[in-house]
Amino acid sequence: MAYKDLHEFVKRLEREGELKRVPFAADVDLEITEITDRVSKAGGPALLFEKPRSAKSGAEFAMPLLINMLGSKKRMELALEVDSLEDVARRIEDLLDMKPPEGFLDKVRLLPKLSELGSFFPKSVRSGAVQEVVEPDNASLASLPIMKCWPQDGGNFITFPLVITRSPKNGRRNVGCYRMQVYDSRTTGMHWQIHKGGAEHFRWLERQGKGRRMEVAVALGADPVTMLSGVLPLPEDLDEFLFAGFLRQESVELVKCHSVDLEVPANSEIVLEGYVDLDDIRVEGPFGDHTGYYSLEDKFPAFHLTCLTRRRDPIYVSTIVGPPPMEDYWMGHAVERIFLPLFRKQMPEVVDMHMPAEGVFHNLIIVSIRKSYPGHARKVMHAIWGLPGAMFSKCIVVVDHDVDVSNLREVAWKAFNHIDPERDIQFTLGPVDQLEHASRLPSFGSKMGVDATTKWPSEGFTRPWPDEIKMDPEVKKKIEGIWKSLNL
Ligand SMILES: Cc1cc2nc3c(=O)[nH]c(=O)nc-3n(C[C@H](O)[C@H](O)[C@H](O)COP(=O)(O)O)c2cc1C
Ligand SMILES: [Mn+2]
Repeated sequence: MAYKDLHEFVKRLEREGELKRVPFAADVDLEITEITDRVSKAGGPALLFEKPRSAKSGAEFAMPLLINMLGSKKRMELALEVDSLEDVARRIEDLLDMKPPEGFLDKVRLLPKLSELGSFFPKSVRSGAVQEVVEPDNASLASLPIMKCWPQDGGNFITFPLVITRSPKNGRRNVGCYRMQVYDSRTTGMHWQIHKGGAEHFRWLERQGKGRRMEVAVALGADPVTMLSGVLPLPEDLDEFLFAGFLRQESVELVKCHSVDLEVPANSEIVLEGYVDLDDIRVEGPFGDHTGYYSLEDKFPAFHLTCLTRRRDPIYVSTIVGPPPMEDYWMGHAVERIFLPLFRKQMPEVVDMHMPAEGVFHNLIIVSIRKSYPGHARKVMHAIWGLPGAMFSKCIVVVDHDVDVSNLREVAWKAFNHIDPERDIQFTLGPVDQLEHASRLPSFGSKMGVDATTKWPSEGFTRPWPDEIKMDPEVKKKIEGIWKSLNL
């Protein structure tokens, strides 16, 4: 059974020893970051700050702040209710492997699978806990323990929102996690980067020329899988809430907003309703980002709050990003595992992939392939540069099928051995992550692929390729048998 809401997940974490309550009245400005960063880097639990406060505003917040809730392998598995992330991958593989039924029996066997699929569509409900309290006129962000994460941050930021918009082009929904900088108690930034779903909707508002405002709803806190769906790099127009329904094996229940024509998860903790305006673009940032550096000031639309709805007893969920590894590493890792089967559907030659924490997702993807034809590694690089999310990869290292991509020592050893740098490095130009600070231009720069596979004569490599050194198995077995007695 999927978690019915965040409260249920918090209880589960607490039962599993994966959550600690913090009675200390920590300041939302910097102190919560310093505490959480230490816990997160030490592989520690989720934290529920019971009495967040702000020395700056004098506020003592009534609602607790939850952070690091997905910040470990164990908690991610608990969130997805699986023993291993590979179980999720397997469900997706099964789904993608569906063949058209051939005979009557096949059809009958397919039926439960199909009806199961149908049951994952988001479901509209008439009421939800998130509307227990409605603040239409006096809506204000002042009661939320919104953090200032790092010293040079341009302000306080909502860091884990689900931003919901509807496409002015085709009416389809998008859900994305885009940080929101607080400008005042009713206005924030809306940091959807130019490649993201929300930004595309905003562009279509301009293109349609029918109005200057676009409604936006922001859900803060929901069951963990629904929250995770906001960070998934799904293809455009694929509804994140449908995907969340598939992942949690129970549809996401949605309730109509109070003041805007959008729907939000009925089990949310808090919802901000409002709009963005083509004529109100403001400076956003700086913000201590997941690269471990500040992302610099840039222009983004402002979000105007028109109504706030919430539970009677909401939990405010936050996360911090910064020098890796942090909670977002585990989100990225889950994304990597969940998307591997989808990757493989496009590229069956892909055996495995890995995004090490130090690569902060977009800087490095290591991928192993079963090489079948000349230039194969380069085909895979270009394919990855064409996928949502993975398109930003600044470096892609392609290794042979027998390399363990999660073993960085093995990857480095074999990759450095196997390359003739001038020959095996593929440079290309294209869009890069908007966070990228080294590229020649914002959002546009170069990428590098490293073909670290074994080179073939058909690729122009005519010298013999040496075998990897491996001990004779008989000798290994013999020594294994007497190893203890050697007392070394
Ligand atoms: C903690 C966290 C914060 C994020 N903040 C932002 C952000 O401020 N702006 C942004 O464009 N993407 C941000 N992302 C990445 C997006 O959520 C991610 O690219 C997602 O796929 C976007 O959804 P979309 O493809 O529907 O736009 C963040 C991801 C995480 C895990
Ligand atoms: Mn999307």
